[in-house]
Amino acid sequence: MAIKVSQIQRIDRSDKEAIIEAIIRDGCCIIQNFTDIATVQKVNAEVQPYLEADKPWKGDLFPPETRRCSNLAGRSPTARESLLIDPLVRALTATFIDKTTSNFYGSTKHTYTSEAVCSIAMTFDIGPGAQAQRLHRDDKNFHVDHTDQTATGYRIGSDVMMAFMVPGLATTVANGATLAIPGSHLWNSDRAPRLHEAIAAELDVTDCWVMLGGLYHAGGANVTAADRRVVHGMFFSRGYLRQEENVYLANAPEEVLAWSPAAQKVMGYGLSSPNLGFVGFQTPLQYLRGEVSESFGDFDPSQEEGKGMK
Ligand SMILES: O=C(O)CCC(=O)C(=O)O
Ligand SMILES: [Fe+2]
Repeated sequence: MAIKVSQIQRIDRSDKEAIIEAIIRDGCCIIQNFTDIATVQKVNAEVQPYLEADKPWKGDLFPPETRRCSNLAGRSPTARESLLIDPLVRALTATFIDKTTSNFYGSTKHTYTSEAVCSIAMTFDIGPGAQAQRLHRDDKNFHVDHTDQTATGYRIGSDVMMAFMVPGLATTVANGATLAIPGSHLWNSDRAPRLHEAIAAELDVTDCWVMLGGLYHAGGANVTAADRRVVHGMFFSRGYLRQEENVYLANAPEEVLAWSPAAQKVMGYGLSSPNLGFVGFQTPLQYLRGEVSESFGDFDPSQEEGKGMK
């Protein structure tokens, strides 16, 4: 199948307004000169041991040839202190993800802003022979009800998450560049994405791919014989999409492991379907028990092709 290679806007990082306009119109764009080669090389080196230690996935979420480095912020000081806190990233998450509301506290009206947080940061290393992921919206984890905005145009505030992906190496159609359907952030939840509508977001080193959580996209197939496709992903969500009380810091593992299963579950030590709340690709309880696994599988098996989900 031929995959189209253009139609995604490429905009220099100095033109913030044009980047915002492109995201409003297409739900995505490529930011040029986002970072520099030395920074990317440092991040690549910092994640390499973790990519090598990762295990093949047994499920539909990732092809078995893909390796990941989860907890990118904890493991790569350069990703954390350079890419993650980049002022342009913050300006874009402030524009699209921060949430401000007002209400009365007694007789005075107060306005509060919840700032975006990094929901997950992870390196995706797609190995030779990997098949493409299925087209999906990353915000499925946040259960967003998308309404049709194709006629009205995009309303800022419709998305609760957005992603930034910085390539470790140039990405190409052949090595598995991210596939995306520009404009699909405007679709309602009933419209199915089709592969022929997708375009490959080919990235040069120092570029950054940015997309809203409602944009249909997928990691591409790697049809090369020996090239790996490495991309460092940072995903930001609304700051309030979490529990009010942070019990994870307040209770020791051995205490939590002694709780009843129902209490563990209601306190958030399970996962929210489909893929939210894992740690090191395990459930929090598996992690606390120190379980060692030779492979990881889908968190919600109903996602497997042909099962449950449409
Ligand atoms: O690897 C990529 O290009 C995208 C990965 C992705 O979309 C995902 O795992 O949700
Ligand atoms: Fe995704």
